Amino acid sequence: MGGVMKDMGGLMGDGMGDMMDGMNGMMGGGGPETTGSASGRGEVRIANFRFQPTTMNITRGTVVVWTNDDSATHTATANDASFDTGRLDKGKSSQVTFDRPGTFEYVCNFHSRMTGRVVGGP
Ligand SMILES: [Cu+2]
Repeated sequence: MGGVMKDMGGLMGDGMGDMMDGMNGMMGGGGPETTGSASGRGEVRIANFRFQPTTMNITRGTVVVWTNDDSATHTATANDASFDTGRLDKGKSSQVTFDRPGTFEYVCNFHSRMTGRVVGGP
């Protein structure tokens, strides 16, 4: 009996590895890049461990609002620390005003594969 259990354990181990690979694929990074644009006010939804749109093109002075539709907690945190939404629990949102041009790459503090960018025009 013990030997059989051991063999099953080995099989399950392999299976778990495959499952984890699949889950990592779901945790962002594997999805399609999306692009949106906004002027005045723009909205980025966080769903299925992705920022949507991934790239947000905005005019100067636009307020970008991040809203978390996931049950997991996320953040939108600038790589250059120029902005940070802080923890966004399910259903919560946070807004940032972009009053200077440039490309602002950001990441979720909890899921490093979740990345996005805001591209501010002149
Ligand atoms: Cu996240």
